[in-house]
Amino acid sequence: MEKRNIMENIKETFSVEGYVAIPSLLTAHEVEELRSIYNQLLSETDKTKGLRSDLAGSTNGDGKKVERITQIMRPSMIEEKLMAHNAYKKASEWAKHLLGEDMELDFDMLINKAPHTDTETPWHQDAAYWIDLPDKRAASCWIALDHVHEANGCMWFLPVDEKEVLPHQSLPGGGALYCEADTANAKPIPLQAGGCTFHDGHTLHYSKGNRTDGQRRALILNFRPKQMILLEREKGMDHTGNREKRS
Ligand SMILES: O=C(O)CCC(=O)C(=O)O
Repeated sequence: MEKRNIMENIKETFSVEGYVAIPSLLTAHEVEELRSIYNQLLSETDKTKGLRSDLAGSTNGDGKKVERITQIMRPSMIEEKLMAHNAYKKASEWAKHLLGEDMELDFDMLINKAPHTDTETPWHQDAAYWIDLPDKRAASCWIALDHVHEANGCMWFLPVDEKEVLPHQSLPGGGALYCEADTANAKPIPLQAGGCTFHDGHTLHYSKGNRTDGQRRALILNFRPKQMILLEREKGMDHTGNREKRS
């Protein structure tokens, strides 16, 4: 199929389903460059302090502090070369194609599942983390930096239904938000390293734990209209603060 048709199909799928996969966003070389920055950030607990937390909550139940789902918010504030990386340019071009020319990067984050941490990210909608904005267009680009599949925690999605935010609760210890969902129609989206998915802020998604010997590294870039980013910042929302239910 011709490139323009492929792009239009991807746009249509995103609009109807609320998510879409793009099998090869990045080249192998671009993946290698990102992995090197990513690994550095993961090892730097001092530099990432304040922006780093465990989506699984602060303890694993036996009182020991073990990072099971490492989240680092706004990594490009710590490592500036990230922002200049081609991944940000390519993802931004797709976001504009999917939702309009006024889409800009709102925030980035890393979510890593270390080997054998076997901890799921519960079903949730990203919009539950955000303040209510008049223009609700938003897309998250979830970039796989490893081959992701069911056993190491690839993303699962449910086709978007109503564009409403369901009631969410927090996991104990400041962990992730979660909600009840009928997941009978949920689909896993395995990807090769360098592939990505885009999902809407209202799309329910989830991932299983990592039961393998390797890392499951994901870089996530969130886009929304420029005016909405300005409004968020006026209201003090810059995605560096504590995780809490806002919508
Ligand atoms: O990487 C994961 O397990 C979850 C990612 C996620 O919830 C997101 O990108 O919105």
